[in-house]
Amino acid sequence: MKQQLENIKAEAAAKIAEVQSRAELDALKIKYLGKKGELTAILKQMGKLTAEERPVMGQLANEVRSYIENFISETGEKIKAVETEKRLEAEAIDVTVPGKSNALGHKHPLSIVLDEVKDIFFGMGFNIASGPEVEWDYYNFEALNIPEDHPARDTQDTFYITEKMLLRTQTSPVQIRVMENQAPPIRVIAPGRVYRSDAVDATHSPIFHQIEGLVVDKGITMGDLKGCLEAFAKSLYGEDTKIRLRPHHFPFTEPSCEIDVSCFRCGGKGCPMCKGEGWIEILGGGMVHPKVLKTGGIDPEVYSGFAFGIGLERLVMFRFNVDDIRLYYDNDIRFLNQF
Ligand code: 2U9
Repeated sequence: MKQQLENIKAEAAAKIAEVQSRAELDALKIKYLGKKGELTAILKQMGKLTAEERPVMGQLANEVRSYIENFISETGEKIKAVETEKRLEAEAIDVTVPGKSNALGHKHPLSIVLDEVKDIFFGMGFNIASGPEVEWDYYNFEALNIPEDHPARDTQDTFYITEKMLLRTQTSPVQIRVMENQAPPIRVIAPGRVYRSDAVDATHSPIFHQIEGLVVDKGITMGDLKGCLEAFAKSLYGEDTKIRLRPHHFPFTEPSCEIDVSCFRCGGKGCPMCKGEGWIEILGGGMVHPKVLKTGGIDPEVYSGFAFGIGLERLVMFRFNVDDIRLYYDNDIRFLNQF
């Protein structure tokens, strides 16, 4: 038995010394020390020994067991150290490698200018109003003094959902809804998408954006309209900017006007930007028609108001020298990256 124990010790020592992995080591642990292991098998034969031999062999067996146990645990520590070393090497981060940069987007030119316009009107005490793009014929035309068969319906031909429901041609229906829901004083701008059945070319698109404004209070006059829009033009194009009102006609305002700003490129002398005129038309406006006030539930004998409309695409064209409206919607990164 002594020989057997020494053989096991020698064989186990040789095998443990060659171990390369934790799994191999675990297998050896079971092989020698496990319940069905080789050492246990020998210990089971102790009963056959004489009373004198038993303690001697018992001690030897314990020595062999603790020798193998120690050797296994030392080897386990070494394997663990090697594995940790390998893992750290694999996980090592080279902080000198240049980082991957994320391509950051930015605001669309239409949004850049719209945000500027909003800020200017916020500064004058206006709030934002919004409404549906799919609108009732009533709000888009009737309530704005454009009855059926009115010629203005031809210039604002649109896409009909049903006979009574359409894609709005202007943001004006929003202001009708505001008047219905809110008592004066009213000071709102309604920016938003509008639709017209127009063929696409460099200056026309079936979808474009307007910013309309409405002010209703006691004693509002054309002077307020002029002062408000002059302040707007100066904020947008600089303190030296002048405006000029030309008589015009809109069904929803009376009197109505178109509003030009002095050319921000040449200061009014005449240049290619203003086609030699010195003036550039950017707005329309006027005093809200009494019939429109009344339709909105406001007494025209007590209150008066002014309204105006701006085409956002046109504003951005002048601002950034864009000569084709289609560029706004093409999503061509070469165009968009310029802003
Ligand atoms: C209500 C009453 C009156 C809105 C107005 C204009 C004049 C105007 C154009 C500018 C360029 C349309 O986008 S564009 O082609 N708009 O000239 N808009 S007055 O008048 C209103 C609106 C709502 C209740």
